[in-house]
Amino acid sequence: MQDFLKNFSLEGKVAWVTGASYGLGLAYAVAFAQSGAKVVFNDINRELVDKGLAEYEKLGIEAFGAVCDVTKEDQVKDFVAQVEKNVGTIDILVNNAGIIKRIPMIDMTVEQWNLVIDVDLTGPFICSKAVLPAMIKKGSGKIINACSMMSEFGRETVSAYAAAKGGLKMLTRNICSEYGQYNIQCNAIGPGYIATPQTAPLREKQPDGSMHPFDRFIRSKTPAQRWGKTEDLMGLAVFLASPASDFINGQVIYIDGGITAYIGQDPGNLDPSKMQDVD
Ligand code: NAP
Ligand code: GCO
Repeated sequence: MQDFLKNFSLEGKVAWVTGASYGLGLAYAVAFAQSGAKVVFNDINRELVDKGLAEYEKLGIEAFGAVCDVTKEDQVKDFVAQVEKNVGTIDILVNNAGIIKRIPMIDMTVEQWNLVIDVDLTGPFICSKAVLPAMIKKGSGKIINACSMMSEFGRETVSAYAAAKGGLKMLTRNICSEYGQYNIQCNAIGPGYIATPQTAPLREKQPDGSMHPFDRFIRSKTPAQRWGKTEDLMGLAVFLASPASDFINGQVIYIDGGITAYIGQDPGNLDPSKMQDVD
């Protein structure tokens, strides 16, 4: 009991974060490395992997990175084999890689729909499937999925993304149900609106210098009246990857500055001079 803080350590663990060259994935990987884990990551092309490797090096983190598309099972199997050979068996997987297409549903093509479902839902299925056998053999493992406000809510233009993130919530519960008996925990982080390149178009200033209407809308829905920072997610990622969370399974934990607890206020009541910018 007196050494309970040791339960938060990731010393000796191998942690794979998908799509972790920048953004939230990079933040998770940095948090894991600082907690003692060896970090491995993939991304969709060489340019992104090199960008990620340079970033980790700058931060003094020795990361293993390679190109791998999470929607291609052969590439994922090959990546896992490379990691096992060069780094070790994967103890922690974060299914972070994701894309969004903001297109009204009646204008969205089936190809666009399929691409979002493939990356955001089938990708986590393929990557989880690739690491589970070794986790079962070892008798422990952690899988963390990247859910979203769209695992709970809908909104205009994000039908495929909401369908994928809602599905990912249920995949989280199902992995827990199927493999919890092997001391494997699968949980999800549900970020609110976080300032990353993925959400940059929603925060752009208007040509006259005023706030983007969506920026105003999100602040009016968030008690903190600000966007999240990538650092806001690092603590929960470490907790869910560590033995301290061994009896938490199948849960989605939202980090949203209070969005899911709050009905919101009239955006017209906000006073921009009192609001913080986070980037
Ligand atoms: P991001 O900036 O778009 O980063 C995701 C990474 O995944 C990018 O490097 C991306 O490459 C890569 N990727 C895309 N398709 C891939 C594939 N098929 N195989 C391998 N890698 C692929 O996203 P983020 O904002 O950091 O978000 C990370 C995750 O959290 C996503 O799943 C996102 O949906 C979720 N999330 C984000 C927020 C938010 O507010 N930012 C909120 C809730 C949930 P490209 O750059 O080429 O696309
Ligand atoms: C959007 C956003 C979102 C967020 C996030 C919310 O267009 O509404 O991009 O979907 O990125 O997933 O939690």
